[in-house]
Amino acid sequence: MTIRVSVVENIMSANDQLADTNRARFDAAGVFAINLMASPGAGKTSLITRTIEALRGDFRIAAVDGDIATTIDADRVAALGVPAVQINTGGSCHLDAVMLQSALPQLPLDALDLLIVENVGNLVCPAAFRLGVHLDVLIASVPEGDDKPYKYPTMYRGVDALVLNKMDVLPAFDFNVDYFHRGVEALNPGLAFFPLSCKTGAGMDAWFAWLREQIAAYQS
Ligand SMILES: Nc1nc2c(ncn2[C@@H]2O[C@H](COP(=O)(O)OP(=O)(O)OP(=O)(O)O)[C@@H](O)[C@H]2O)c(=O)[nH]1
Ligand SMILES: [Mg+2]
Repeated sequence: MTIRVSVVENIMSANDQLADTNRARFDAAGVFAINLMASPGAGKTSLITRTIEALRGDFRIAAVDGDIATTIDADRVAALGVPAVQINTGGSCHLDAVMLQSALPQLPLDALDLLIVENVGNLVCPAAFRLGVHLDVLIASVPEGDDKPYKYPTMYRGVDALVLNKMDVLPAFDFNVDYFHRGVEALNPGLAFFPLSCKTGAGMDAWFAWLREQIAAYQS
């Protein structure tokens, strides 16, 4: 007799249940939560600090930063005077629902409008673990190359919006924005797409406006 234990399926199902619990907690508190995913160094923390600076006048914002080690990212967010919790995964290449759940008691959820979660820098693993947030956002960046939608389709397929960061360095790279976007459209037609630069601020207004709309729609 052969007994087959599907550990992976059990882990995913447990994660999904906890993600649902996180979502219920967000909704009970009326907090709109987004999850930022990207390769290491694509600009997740830069987008978070820029977004806090732009939206903090209208929304109460906090961040959870996932990294293998250090509190560098949460310190960057906390320096803006908003609540920031660092999760150190100790080697794991992604956040999962239980890690996020463990961070929530550190945050004043009932006094927040927007929670921004920065996932661990990785273009593969975070796509497999739902967190319970309302939106999943992918940040690509010009130095990574224009072929990434073709090579990492799962990540591009599963997200609700796409930022293409570091547009200021486009002249230094052979990055064909049309080729990149065609690859995205084949995987995720009509995906909200924001080419921008966190360094210069160019293109960021469209991202801020879109995010404002998403929060307002959630609150209404
Ligand atoms: N030229 C340029 N550099 C940028 C831009 N956005 C971020 N950077 C730089 O890219 C580097 C990484 O930015 P971060 O915001 O720390 O990226 P991250 O995705 O949070 O990195 P990890 O958390 O380590 O995965 C830093 O040196 C930033 O200054 C941009 O729009 N243009
Ligand atoms: Mg970061």
